[in-house]
Amino acid sequence: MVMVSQAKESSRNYYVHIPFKRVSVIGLGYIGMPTAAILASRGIKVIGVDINPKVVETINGGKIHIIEPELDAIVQTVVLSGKLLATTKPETADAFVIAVPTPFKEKHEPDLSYVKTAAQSIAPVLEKGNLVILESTSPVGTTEQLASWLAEKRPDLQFPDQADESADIQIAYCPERVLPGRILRELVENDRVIGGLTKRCARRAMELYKIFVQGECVITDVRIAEMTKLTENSFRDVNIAFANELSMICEKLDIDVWALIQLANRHPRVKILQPGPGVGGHCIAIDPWFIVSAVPEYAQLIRMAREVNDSKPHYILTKIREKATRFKAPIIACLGLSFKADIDDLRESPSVDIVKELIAGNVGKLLVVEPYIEALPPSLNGNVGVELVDLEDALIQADIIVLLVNHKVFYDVDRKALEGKVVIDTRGIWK
Ligand code: SAJ
Repeated sequence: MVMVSQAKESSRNYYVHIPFKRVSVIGLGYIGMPTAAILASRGIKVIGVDINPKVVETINGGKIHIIEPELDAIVQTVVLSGKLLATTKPETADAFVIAVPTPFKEKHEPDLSYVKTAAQSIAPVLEKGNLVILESTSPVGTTEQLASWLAEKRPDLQFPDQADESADIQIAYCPERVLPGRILRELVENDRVIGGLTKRCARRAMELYKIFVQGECVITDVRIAEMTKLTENSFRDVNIAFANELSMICEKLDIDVWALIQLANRHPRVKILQPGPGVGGHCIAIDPWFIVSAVPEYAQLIRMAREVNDSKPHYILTKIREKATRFKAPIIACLGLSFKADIDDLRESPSVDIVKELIAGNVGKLLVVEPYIEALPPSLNGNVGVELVDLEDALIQADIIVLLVNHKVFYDVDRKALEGKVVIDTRGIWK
């Protein structure tokens, strides 16, 4: 399908415009939750569905289970006004937005089981005229697969691959692209890429996004839309890998990599990203593998970038171990556990992996500082020789201070508190 602008599209009328009164969001995580809240804040009745009863209970109590600036206030308002209701079982709606996880299995193969379960759970309540949108980051071909899972369960309905523009159900893919920590703003301001199984599907989906998106909604086909998302995150991964590789090269050459990057970035066409302890989160560390697993023979650079970024935590670990040998009973402070600054999300966090390995290797007593959590995650909790402490305690007690996450509070550390300590600053904030 050729890209078409919204203006051109709106002049064509294949169907009668039906406003969205009830929208169901399947999966109330970091994307589904804010999406549900923002739709509800625009006056739409939103049914949020999650398989976790605890999450449902929290939301119906007007609270949230994740940390994201300003989200708590919006959720409280829309739950109180009755616009947002959470449940564990899908109900009928005009549109369904699926925002469930798409992790990978062994050998980096995509795991679409959550999408399949979501499809199977909404299939019984689908009605003629419904729109189904997949937002989860997905390998190319997933939306077509979603359509066939729905069709299997609902032979009484016509799907776009059977009936083209006159299908009973419209199906589209529209990847989320928001940055954790800025989700509410980016949900509204970012452009959206909308891929429809047919043009009518895409236009119907665009009507839904226009309820809250101020950025441009650009229509394309589903495969391009799926690949767009994977491309965006792979682009970032490759660029972070470049920075991480540089940091290791520079250490060998006795060069301050952060000073180097600042200087190189003065070139008008150079924009090097920042090295760190590795790449975490549920997106950039995973999505590039969806391209690699689909076309391994050509996705060489993308695979290599993943490998470079995945090797960075080991590199930092080796450094910590080496410094620790200087002490009889080293006390090591690890500052930050989340996968990036100023969020509470520990998913795929290189910092968590580093702490885990330090525990396993019995490298020393570990003091973990993470201002965004109240208890250590289960993977670290209960181990002898590791505790969650506040920043001040860690700085007093530690022999070795490892800065893993550039949380705002860490920038303000009094440099005098670092004197006489071994400092491993993986983010270059204490220069
Ligand atoms: N990181 C670095 N150096 C940098 C930038 C990031 O080491 O210069 C690390 C971070 O510390 C973190 C990881 O990379 O561990 C990923 O962080 P991020 O801020 O680059 O990205 P995410 O995972 O929070 O969000 C990304 C975004 N994608 C792009 O910027 C292309 C976001 O827009 C997507 O919506 C999100 O993935 C997603 O859900 O796919």
